[in-house]
Amino acid sequence: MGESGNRRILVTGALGQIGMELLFALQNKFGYENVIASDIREPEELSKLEFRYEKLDVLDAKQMESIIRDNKIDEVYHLAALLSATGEKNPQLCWKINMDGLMNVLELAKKYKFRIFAPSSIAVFGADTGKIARQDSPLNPATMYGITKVAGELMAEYYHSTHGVDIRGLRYPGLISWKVMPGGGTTDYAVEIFHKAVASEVYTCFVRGDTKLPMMYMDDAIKATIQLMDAPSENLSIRGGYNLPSLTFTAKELYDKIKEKIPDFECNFVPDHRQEYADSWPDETEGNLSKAEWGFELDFDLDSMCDVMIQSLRQ
Ligand code: NAD
Ligand code: AKB
Repeated sequence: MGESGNRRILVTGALGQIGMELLFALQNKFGYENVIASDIREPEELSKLEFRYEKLDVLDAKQMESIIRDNKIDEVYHLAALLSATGEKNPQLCWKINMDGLMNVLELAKKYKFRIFAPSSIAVFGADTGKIARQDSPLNPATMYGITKVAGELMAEYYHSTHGVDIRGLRYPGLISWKVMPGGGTTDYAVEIFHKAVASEVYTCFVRGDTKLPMMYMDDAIKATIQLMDAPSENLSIRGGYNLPSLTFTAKELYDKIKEKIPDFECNFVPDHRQEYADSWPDETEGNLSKAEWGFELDFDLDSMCDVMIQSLRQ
């Protein structure tokens, strides 16, 4: 691995909700030249000058190997995945992309010795977790997406202990951001609602008003990602997925908070199939281990997150 100033980085699934923010944070830290975005999709014309780009389907191990070898990559942020709602529409494809894609990255890390960031999710938890998910709560997910995330965490531990691969992971809560629309998850309502509020349109929320889930503003998620990847290896007691502290509010509480700032905004609640996935997840996560081992704390609460979301979307 290169010195901390010149890590050479590949981001898979880089055109998604997290990738499009992480890319620029990584560019700021390591330089434009050292960060390569990749995705199965082509970037929009306007984005083409903003980052180096390689088209890559993570199921194509040969293509992945040539990008990693030719660019002397020493860190991969593996974001390519199908999320919960899209995954439930096609569980076999979800398993294939989430697991085979990860396996391709892990096998190449064995050979080329690069480090990996591979995110997990609060979807690892199931209905037996209770309201607050702790680091060692049971992992009995009800969705195929959650199953792939539990298996991914186990693979991370296995490749670390058996092959010495330096892989790190976080259990992200639902992420709220304004730059890119979310890509087919259950927590997407918490982003969509802001877009409708700022556009002065009525929002039909696809979960009940009393649905409470762990959430986080994107800047905190990016901060956690960079902090975890910067942490000394010897500080880390786990490799699969650190719980993070989260915000917790019901969909109705989110609506009420936005309405304080945009009084004309109207939202109604018409639950669909995604209610079931939301009901299987905890209300909140505790993040004691991430705080103890690499010092993570949230910067944004519900109020400051709503302010920045509304201001940014208005601009
Ligand atoms: P996203 O759906 O917005 O982006 C995923 C990207 O992967 C998309 O751009 C898509 O085109 C790409 N992709 C899909 N199949 C691919 C393939 N075969 N090869 C290459 N690229 C492919 O997802 P995101 O929200 O950015 O999530 C990134 C990671 O973070 C995922 O592992 C997800 O499970 C995890 N995560 C996200 C959240 C969240 O709220 N956004 C929460 C928990 C965990
Ligand atoms: C989803 O809803 O699927 C994601 C997640 C919490 O993993 N946002």
